[in-house]
Amino acid sequence: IGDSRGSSGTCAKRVLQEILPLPATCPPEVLGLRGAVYILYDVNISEGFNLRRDVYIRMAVFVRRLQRRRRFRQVRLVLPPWPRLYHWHSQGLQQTGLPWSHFFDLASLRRYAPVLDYEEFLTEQRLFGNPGAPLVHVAHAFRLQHYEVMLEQGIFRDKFERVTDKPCSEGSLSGGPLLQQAELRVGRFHCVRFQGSAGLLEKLLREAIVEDTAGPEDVDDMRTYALLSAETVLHDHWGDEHFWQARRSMRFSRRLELVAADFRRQALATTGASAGVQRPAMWELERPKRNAKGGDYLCAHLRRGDFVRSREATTPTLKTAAQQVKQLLRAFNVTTVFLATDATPYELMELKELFYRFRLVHFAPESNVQRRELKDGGVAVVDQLVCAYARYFVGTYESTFTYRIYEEREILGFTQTSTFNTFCKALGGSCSRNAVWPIVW
Ligand code: GFB
Repeated sequence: IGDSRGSSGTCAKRVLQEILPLPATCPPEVLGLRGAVYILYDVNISEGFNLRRDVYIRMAVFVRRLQRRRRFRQVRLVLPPWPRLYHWHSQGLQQTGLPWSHFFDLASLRRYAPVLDYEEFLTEQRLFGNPGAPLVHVAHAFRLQHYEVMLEQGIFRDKFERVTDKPCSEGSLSGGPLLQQAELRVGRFHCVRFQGSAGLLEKLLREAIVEDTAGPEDVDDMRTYALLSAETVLHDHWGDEHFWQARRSMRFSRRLELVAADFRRQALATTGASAGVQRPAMWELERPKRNAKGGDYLCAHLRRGDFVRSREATTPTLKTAAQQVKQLLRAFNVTTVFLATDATPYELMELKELFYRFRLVHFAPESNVQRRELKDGGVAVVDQLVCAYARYFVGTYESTFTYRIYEEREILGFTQTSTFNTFCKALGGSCSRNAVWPIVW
């Protein structure tokens, strides 16, 4: 950060002090932010937590690659504050605008890709030279939309085009400010039909940069762009080693890990050592293995809520789900099942009765203080972390919540047969199963 004397030194000290209200402007070259490109993104509000995690991977892999280009050496991906999601039902909790640090270990994410929590982005904006400025300028915002017809003569081609045949205004921001953040102001707003993988976004950004750049001196300016409905973008290569590196870097926050570890120890007598899981402190040190044994319990992820109505053909009833789990418990000679579910309290009572000869364990915050601390999203993460250490796991057909548990167990080194299992609609007979996507190192 510059040298340690004169005004550069003063600025460096400010950065290191992390980050007090700034009385004066720090020039960007001193902060090493010269030519910084910030990419904000968001995801359609109806999408749930675990699809959003997958969209993050698409963006993180993209930004990590982009960083290799000279123009984008200083690119940063800004993590969108979590809006209150449709599935977070609990009343009386502050569940709007949550930072990613609530759920994830940012230091771990950052060792894969240059990401910033939204508050950190605001801090950098202030440092850059706008102390006290209430608004943050976003040069271009792109609302990505699907093409109406995907195939051209039977071929899927990567392409994008700005929509000019229909009106496109900030009105398309579903009525609210960009990313629900009042301080963001958009310079130019575009609707873009987009079909293809994340790599294609580079072309879209380059076009915008060329439009903005008045002269060579402009290239060093700091710029912010926003990509809206980023779920439209596909993975460059789904399931390859880059996908898995980004996925492995998505470690949960220390606080959530600790709550899950305490619960596993107290309620299920399971520790990392007894489950045969040795997870290095850093994801980069993980190595391929398949010898994790799991605690003395099975885990079932039983998706209810909207699945009961919208996926009636593949979602089991409580009774048939219980029959399937009991069959597994007998087969594995285990008496305890940990149940991860979004079932209602009434459904939970019914399930407890259905398991009367077995031990049914379910995680609920031990106090209101803990509930307020974890929030609905944190409770769901604890459920995933308990399922990740089970001897055997069975999940719900086509639930991204279940997929993320599969991935976690792949990383921890379980056998595929103990992991990639799916509830059937009914006991016996054939049924659709989730695909097996093993880890790639
Ligand atoms: O994560 P998610 O996208 O998975 O959405 P799906 C489901 C949400 O419901 C989770 C809660 O993020 C949790 O908030 N939830 C589900 C759970 N299962 C559990 C559980 O075992 N424990 C806890 N504590 N909470 C998508 C939906 O759901 O499926 C979409 O997001 C759409 O809206 C799609 O319906 C078909 O992939 O299961």
